[in-house]
Amino acid sequence: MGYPKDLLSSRSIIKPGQYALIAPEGLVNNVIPGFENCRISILGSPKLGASFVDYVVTMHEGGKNSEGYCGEEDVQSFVYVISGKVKAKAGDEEFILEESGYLYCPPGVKMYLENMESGDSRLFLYKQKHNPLEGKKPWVVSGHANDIEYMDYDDMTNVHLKDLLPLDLAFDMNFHILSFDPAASHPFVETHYQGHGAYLLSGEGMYNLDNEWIPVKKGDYIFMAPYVHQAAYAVGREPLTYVYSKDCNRDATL
Ligand code: UGY
Ligand code: MN
Repeated sequence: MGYPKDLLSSRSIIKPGQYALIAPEGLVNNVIPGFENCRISILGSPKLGASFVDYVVTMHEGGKNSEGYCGEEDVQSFVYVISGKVKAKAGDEEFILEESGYLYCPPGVKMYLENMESGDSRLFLYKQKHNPLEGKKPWVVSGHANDIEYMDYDDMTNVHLKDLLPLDLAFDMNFHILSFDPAASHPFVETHYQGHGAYLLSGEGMYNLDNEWIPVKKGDYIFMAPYVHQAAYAVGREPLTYVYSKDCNRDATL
């Protein structure tokens, strides 16, 4: 950092209640109780119109949260490892997560995190209130996205999808990875009830947000409010890939 480098421009676009493109260059550090030796930026949040909070976390050497993140009776949390290696615990259950590793903690279960690298590890972190369904209870889930096979997305062989959490009514949300080969796109411009927080893992593309086509690339974060127009196509030579959250399995409330 230091003296100004690029003060006269920013790729970020912030439209509370509609969408936000948050480029990594503009992120600032937040002190969040429980996190030590970490640089944390809050991304999507209720102040933007999201029903969840997303963060990007850089854990430096010795970085950790040993007090436990979330764990309230009605709050669920999820972490995805963008790079590096961390020890993650859901209550007493321990998991070693490398790049693409993830952990879901259901309501009432605290998440503990510890960087295992001598350098930095980077995480995409999420919390949201859980909307329970009578007789159903979500459980701890962990895995590595790299071990999950892609499915064709909407009958297109150049767009690929992975579901990271079980397709079970106990869960009121899921995390997915969506990947577009160069020149591939959504089949149509979506408008839907659910909001998304998406972290771009690779590639470059154009994203339609509220019917504006906006350039996006690896490292960007996109918040999409409920109903906002959304669609992407990939440009360049690398797939445009992102990990994102979406509510599911519940009716709209009156
Ligand atoms: O699941 C989704 O709604 C997803 N296709 N949306 C998106 O990629 N913007
Ligand atoms: Mn969508």
